[in-house]
Amino acid sequence: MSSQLTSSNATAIREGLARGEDARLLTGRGRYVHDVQVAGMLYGVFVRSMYARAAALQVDASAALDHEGVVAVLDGKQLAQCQMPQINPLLSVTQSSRGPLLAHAHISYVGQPIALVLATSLSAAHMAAELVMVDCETQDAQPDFPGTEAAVASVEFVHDSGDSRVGATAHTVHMVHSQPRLVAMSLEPRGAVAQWHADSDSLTVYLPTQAPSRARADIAKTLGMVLDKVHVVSPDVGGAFGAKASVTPEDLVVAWAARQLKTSIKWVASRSDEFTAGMHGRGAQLAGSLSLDSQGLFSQLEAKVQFPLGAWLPYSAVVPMRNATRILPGPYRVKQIDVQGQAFQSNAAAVNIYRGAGRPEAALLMERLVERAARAAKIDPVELRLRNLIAAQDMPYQTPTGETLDAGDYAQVLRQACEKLGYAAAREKQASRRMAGEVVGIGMAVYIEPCGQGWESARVTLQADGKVLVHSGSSGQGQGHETSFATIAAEVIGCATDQVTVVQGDTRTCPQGIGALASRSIAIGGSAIAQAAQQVIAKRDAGEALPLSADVVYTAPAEAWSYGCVMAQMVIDRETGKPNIERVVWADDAGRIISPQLAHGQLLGGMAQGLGQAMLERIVYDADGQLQTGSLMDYAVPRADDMPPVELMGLHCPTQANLLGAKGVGEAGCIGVPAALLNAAADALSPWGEAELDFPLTSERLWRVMSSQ
Ligand code: SMO
Repeated sequence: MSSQLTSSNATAIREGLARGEDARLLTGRGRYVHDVQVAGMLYGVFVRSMYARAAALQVDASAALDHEGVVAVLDGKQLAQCQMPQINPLLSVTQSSRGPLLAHAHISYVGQPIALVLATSLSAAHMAAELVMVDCETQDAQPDFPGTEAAVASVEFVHDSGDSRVGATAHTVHMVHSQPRLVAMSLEPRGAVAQWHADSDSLTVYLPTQAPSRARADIAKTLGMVLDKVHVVSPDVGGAFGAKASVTPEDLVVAWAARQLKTSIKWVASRSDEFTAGMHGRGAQLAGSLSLDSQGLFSQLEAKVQFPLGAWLPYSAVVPMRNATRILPGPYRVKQIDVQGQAFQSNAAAVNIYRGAGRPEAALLMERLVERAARAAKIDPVELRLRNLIAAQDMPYQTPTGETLDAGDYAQVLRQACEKLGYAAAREKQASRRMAGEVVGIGMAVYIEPCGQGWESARVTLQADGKVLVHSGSSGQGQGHETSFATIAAEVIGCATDQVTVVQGDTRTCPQGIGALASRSIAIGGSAIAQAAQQVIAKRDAGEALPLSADVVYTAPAEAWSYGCVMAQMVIDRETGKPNIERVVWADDAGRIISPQLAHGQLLGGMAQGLGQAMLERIVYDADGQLQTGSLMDYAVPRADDMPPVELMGLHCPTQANLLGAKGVGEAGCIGVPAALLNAAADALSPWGEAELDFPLTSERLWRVMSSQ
């Protein structure tokens, strides 16, 4: 089956190439930061900490400075006045410092940049970096969940709906689940090229960022420059997944150094740099209990979610905790809730948003509890969900955490998935296979996905030659915005898609915007383009002469919530614990779809990453804060032949929350798939009792459950 996927993708690519679509990136003509060359530029290599925590840091760069080709070595003393930028003020955070750009006096994680060596060649910079002497006094490292330290950010929602339909509690079930950290495995690691323009005292920074306007503002603020003198260009970007949404210390050091030395500098992270000092994701500790009455109605949810932050706070650091808590109790009515979130700092790499950003955690906690509640109450898990899902006629629905679910028929996606799987027959088959000694389970998850709030910008220009230019304040990292944004403009204007050119990611030419994150690009960024296109057409129809432009800042009146249901069937080898995912059936409602092929690709890509989290990926630090999984030899990511067969269905109910009626699609696979796989494994292992299963679901972990009794 996996070869079917591969060959159908290959066919789609071949057909696309034959039509001349999007061929640029497949034929080596893409231009990534790694490809950017500036005449006379210096090459930067960071000296990084080998220790997780240390004091009395001394840096001696004299031998490095003597190395041929070395121009400068910068350390924390020179940058002592600079701090990392303010973080998103969504939640208040108590912390002593936002973190330095380069370690100064103290070291707080393995891989922390200590010095930047600048040389006329990359090899000279690498060799000289080996000569920088670092002296310090090591200290005991603080792990992610120290148990004693106070949380630096917290949030709590307590609510009682007073729903009189719900009776006294008949059953209460509990769950705990601890997730390892993951690393965002974009094909393209981070990097930056900073170019100082002596003639205009201005700076251009080529940066693979999801948020060019915010990166520009952060660089300007950190360097004490006016905004007009800083330009950020996010060219072709090879994947981001949240990890390129916030500027990192290295980005700012490179920009600072280019201004300081009045030169151009290129730095590119290695894969190892990304493991030690790039953005991590996940890593939460989840605990919850769910009570239900004798009718199987949910009477109470108590949830505690704890998130690691690491040594410094990127802009979106608290977003996963905020999302996980505000999304609970997911797609269900629950009479009373008490949902708590806490986030802690530690001597480890920073944790930021990563595809899903708290949404997967909410789904895991809730769906694991619902699965257990079904077994405790002896109600089929589909039936129990149907009794408690928020009904379509109750939309828009005010949740107990204060969110508004805009639209959706949650029971419908569950029924669709059941039908596609052949649920009743699959349960019968499961029973007979169990009788025959097989370890086989069926798991499901119903999930909801908030898809971004606020505004995005766009400019649409009708040129005199009839061609159309779209400038977006959003930016792309491989999602195919060039195609979907052009499709949106072409449809409104009534021209062919190939008449439209999309420009994104360049703060010189594009309007100030938010960027591509939180599943908001089509819903909000696309709505801005549609509105600008409408305005430009209105001007043309009123008789104004070409060229004509319309600039729009579109604010979505509400947040769209997509949703879906994933069902998975897993068989576990009795002797070895090896899991085999036999089927995945998935119904998703992403509202109005602009580009079906791209939406399909987003769902599959998210699924691959969800699969990685559930089955394979794991960052491990030892007790000294040393990273044990610093390369792809130690960290397993899914490959094409790991992908199980998937049967995808779409519902496409438009939302009123934005002009296009579109909802998010990019994060869905990371949200629904891990929870469904966890429940499938738990269902398979249920003859051995209610085992707690942590990710990843390795053969060893599954085998131990079967060997425990
Ligand atoms: S995790 Mo996303 O780029 O909001």
